[in-house]
Amino acid sequence: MRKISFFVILMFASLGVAQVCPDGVSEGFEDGPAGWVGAAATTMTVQSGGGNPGGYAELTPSSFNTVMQGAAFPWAGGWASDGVDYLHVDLAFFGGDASNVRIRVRFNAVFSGWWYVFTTVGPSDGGWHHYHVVFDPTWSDIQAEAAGWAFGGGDAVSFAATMASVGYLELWSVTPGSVGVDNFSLGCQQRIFADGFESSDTTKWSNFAP
Ligand SMILES: [Ca+2]
Repeated sequence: MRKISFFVILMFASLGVAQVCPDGVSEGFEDGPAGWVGAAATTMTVQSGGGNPGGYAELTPSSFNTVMQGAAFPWAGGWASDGVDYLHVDLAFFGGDASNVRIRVRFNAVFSGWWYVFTTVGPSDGGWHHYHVVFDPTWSDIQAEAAGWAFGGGDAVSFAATMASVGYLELWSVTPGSVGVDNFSLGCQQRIFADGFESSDTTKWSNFAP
């Protein structure tokens, strides 16, 4: 029995816990919705062609807001522990107004969540346009707000607590037209260690020549 338990522990240890980084994830919608659903009465249909390239998710609103939601890994989870610090997505607008595209990152369904409005405004020409945001998942609320994030109102969950345990990732577009979504990506930028010798901590260095 002891051997079996040890084997099970080894098996789980070797499988590891799924993480977004270091490789990142990029969903091209070539094999279905990949965990995304339409929300707020938005219909989501995965098209097999016309994307950037290949398949894409087409969102058709029944009201003015167009919303898609991901509530499972890799779109939800521990972004801070995974080191997630960027989000990219390609969007195409089939009519309507291409301004006011935003993401919302929610801790859970009770609290509103943190919004980021993309500064990019893609023309409503049916072509593909790239949207991205770079952030630090450990930011304080003040740091996040200075970078353009805002909490949606009501009782707040801090930016860092939200990024530590993301319950929902949503893409919102305020447009009466359909929206195409492709190459939805989360990942980590390469981080460079630099020591400016501003502190007396020299533990990372040695004068020992092997
Ligand atoms: Ca694609």
